[in-house]
Amino acid sequence: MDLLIYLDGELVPEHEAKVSVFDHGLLYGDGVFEGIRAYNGRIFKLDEHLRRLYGSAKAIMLEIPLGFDEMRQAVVETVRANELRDAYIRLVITRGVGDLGLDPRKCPKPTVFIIAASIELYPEEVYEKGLPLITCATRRNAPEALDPAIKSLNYLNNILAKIETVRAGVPEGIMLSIDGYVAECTGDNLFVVNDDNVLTPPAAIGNLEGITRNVVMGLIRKLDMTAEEKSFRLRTVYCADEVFLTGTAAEIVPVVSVDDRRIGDGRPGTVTKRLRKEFADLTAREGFPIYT
Ligand code: PXG
Repeated sequence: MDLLIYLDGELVPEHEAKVSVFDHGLLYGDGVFEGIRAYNGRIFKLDEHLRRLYGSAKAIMLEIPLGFDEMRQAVVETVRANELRDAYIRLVITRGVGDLGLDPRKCPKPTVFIIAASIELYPEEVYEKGLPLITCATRRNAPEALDPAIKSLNYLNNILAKIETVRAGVPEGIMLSIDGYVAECTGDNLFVVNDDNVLTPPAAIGNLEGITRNVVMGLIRKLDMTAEEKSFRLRTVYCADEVFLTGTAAEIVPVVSVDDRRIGDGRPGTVTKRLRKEFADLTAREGFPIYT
């Protein structure tokens, strides 16, 4: 069935939802986006995602042509129009259509589109067995050049790293900062666990301040463990009791080896499993209601 896509204020069938070849989002990767999930008729952390979206847009001097409440409404209506209860929502704002040339002033009107699709879940096996990771040779963008905290349409840095993971036959890979600190993975944040202490790299290292990451930090504290934002290198990952990844699509995924070093006993750890359970409980009951 054709999806209904929100495109510049209208809901249009998927095969009619087209963007111009002169759109600067396509020509230059000039734009911002969000990936959001709905669970059981509720959109999880919708306002947090929208706040990050408006922050990314502000950082690149892109004025979103809808107010915050209008945008929230547009997202909800798009999910509703597709009669979805569990969904993956992709919200994209580009600089818009303009003549060739970098100058954003060539683009009078940003393009806004929202895709709400049914979600493709990772196979259950991934969560039961855990993932092997490699470290990618491609370093994460330096924040001094393009801050990874801006969720922009420029994903080539991550895609180059992703190609390395594909060639190595693993699903994800660690990206280091220019200084060799662990930054994040190609599309997920990374955590290490030692006893009751959980570490994740600070955003200042150069990573996306993941919404799932922040939710998980809250869950860790709720479970009376300590959650710290601290810089660390690969050795800390290799020697951790547990390692896990977080992201909107992946949720919380256990990692069982890194660069062929076995993590813990090579099976998903107890802290990771507890957090997965807490996260599932939270996503099942919290979120912005789609159908009222
Ligand atoms: N780091 C990077 C580089 C990301 O792109 C995350 C961390 C996790 O952030 P959240 O806010 O999701 O917890 C991301 C998120 C996709 C897709 O379609 C990518 C992401 C999220 C959802 C879907 O590939 N990236």
